Amino acid sequence: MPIEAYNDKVVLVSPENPDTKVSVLLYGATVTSWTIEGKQQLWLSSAAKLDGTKPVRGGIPLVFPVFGKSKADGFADLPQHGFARNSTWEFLGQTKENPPTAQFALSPEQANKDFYSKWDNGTNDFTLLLTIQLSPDSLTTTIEVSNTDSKSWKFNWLFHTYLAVNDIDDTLVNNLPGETCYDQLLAETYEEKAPAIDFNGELDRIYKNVSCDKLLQVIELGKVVHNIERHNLPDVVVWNPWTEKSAGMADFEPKTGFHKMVCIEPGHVHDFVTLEPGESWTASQVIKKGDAIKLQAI
Ligand code: TA6
Repeated sequence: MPIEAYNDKVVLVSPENPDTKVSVLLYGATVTSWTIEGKQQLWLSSAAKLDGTKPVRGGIPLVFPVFGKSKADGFADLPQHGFARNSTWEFLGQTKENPPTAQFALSPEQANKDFYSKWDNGTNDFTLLLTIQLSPDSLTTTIEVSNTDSKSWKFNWLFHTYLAVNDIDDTLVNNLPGETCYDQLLAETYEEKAPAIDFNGELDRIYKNVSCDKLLQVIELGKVVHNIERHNLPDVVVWNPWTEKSAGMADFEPKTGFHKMVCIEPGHVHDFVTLEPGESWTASQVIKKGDAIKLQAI
């Protein structure tokens, strides 16, 4: 049975292996679990709220219409990371048997009213269409943002992906040397000089306009554990909360969990995307297994 629909979630199961599956909570259309032959690929806090009382801490939360907090007119009162991750999406159904593929939608009718009203005073007609495809060794999440309004509006998009690692101390992220980075902790912009990103404290960086030809890889002890392909997502946020930030998040458990995760977050966040009436914008991330280290020059 390639798809199991429950009242609060949908589970896609690979016809190739019953232990390759992905679970999507309708709240936030949040991927909360993705296994390849039984091995969990994502990190989920053991204290993550899955009851719709707050955005899920882990998996793949969806960030729209704003990344972080913004002082821009029409965005300043939105909650951090917008309202897509704390609204209940509609499950539209399975669109493909193999590889199992499902679609979810959000529009003003389903959006969290309090938060939606904080975006341009709740005046923007929009449709979000999320497509999730489960292949034997990869997961593809695709978003289509459509302006169904008679006026233009603007937005950010980001997949806030929490990838599982065995130990952050052994983890590197490659192919970012030479890229321009805004360091959220230093409030500084600089060119990345390190041959690979390593982690020995809180790290919160927005790499801007990174060519989508660049494959991002999470490497542990010389082995690739995750490959991340991006389509139409020029920016990449890399985040690990480390000790203090983890301690300050009630839903981040265990407190040592930062050793088991790294956020690699493809998005369009360095500026807003503007959609004219009737226009749509489509982007996707493909997270896949794969052993070969692929070093790409600047
Ligand atoms: O993506 C990194 C980030 O913007 C960090 O600054 C941190 O705030 C993280 O998102 C988690 O945000 P949240 O609102 O989910 O606690």
